[in-house]
Amino acid sequence: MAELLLSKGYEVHGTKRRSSSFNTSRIDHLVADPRFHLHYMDVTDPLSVAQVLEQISPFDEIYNLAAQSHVGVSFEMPGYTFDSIARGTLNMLEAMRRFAPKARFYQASSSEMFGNQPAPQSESTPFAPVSPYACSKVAAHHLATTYRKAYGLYVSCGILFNHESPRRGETFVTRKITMGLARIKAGLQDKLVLGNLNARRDWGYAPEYVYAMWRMLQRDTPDDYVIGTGTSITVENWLDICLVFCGLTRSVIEFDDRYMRPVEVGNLRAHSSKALTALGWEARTYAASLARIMMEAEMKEAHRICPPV
Ligand code: G4F
Repeated sequence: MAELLLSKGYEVHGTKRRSSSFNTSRIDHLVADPRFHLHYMDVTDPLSVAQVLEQISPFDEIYNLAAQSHVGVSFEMPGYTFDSIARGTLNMLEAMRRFAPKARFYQASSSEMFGNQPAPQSESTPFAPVSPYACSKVAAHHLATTYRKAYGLYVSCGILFNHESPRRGETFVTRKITMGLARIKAGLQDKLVLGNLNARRDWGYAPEYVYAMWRMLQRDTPDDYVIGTGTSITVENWLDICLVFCGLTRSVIEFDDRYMRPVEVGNLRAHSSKALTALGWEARTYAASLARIMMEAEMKEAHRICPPV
């Protein structure tokens, strides 16, 4: 997101939480740009949100992407998940109302909010969340649309289906698979342990999705949009594409039910025709090409760590 905004000439203020260890590798290359600024902030702390928004005001656009975003972990940490997503969104909306009521606000809503509603899911599909993560996202979504209606704020929600890239967090299944297989191929690990392989997801390419987010805030009026490719494959299909790419077989895969979730979302597939009509947006990269992009990046990294002899 920051890269896209900088490429469009924006000055960008990002926020980060205090941590004892370094965790900014995905944005370190931006730090040298004088138009890129980082502030300490935690969305669960209303004071810190207000301080940062007051300090950088006036500004034009806010992208609220902050969250405990791992669905599986949300069953282990429901309180923090809810605070970071629902309370965090409320803190952001309140601070915007106070310090930047003319700004435009993007809310990261999620396809997880649809739960097990039949595919394809669109803006008119009722929400049916089945995890603490999804319940929190539904609450945040309703807060966002409520602030739009109640206070006339410019607030748009992007209901994004899974979006991936080589920068994806290592515990999400696409990256876990690409990274694990590349490391096995390079002799850096022996096996890859996974959970449910039957779930279907609509996996798209993250750089295309941040463009959709930006497009939403360029419209004259705020609205909500579903963003996805309109196609879906199973985790097993993704695994097989990646296995073929690196010439490995299922013999390196193990199952562990610690990666199973108490309730699973079985089949997510987007119906994004509104985004095409209103934003001129449609996905260009589908799962097979995406898997190739991620596998190539991962093999390069594994060879850097362990050069082939
Ligand atoms: O990669 P996942 O953890 O992504 P999930 O749960 O679909 O959520 C992602 O997409 C949402 C948008 O729809 C976002 F809102 C959310 O923040 C996140 O970015 O899991 C995908 C599927 C699940 O069905 C899971 O049960 O893969 C299955 N899976 C099987 N083995 C696994 C594993 N997931 C993970 N993380 N790790 C496994 O070992």
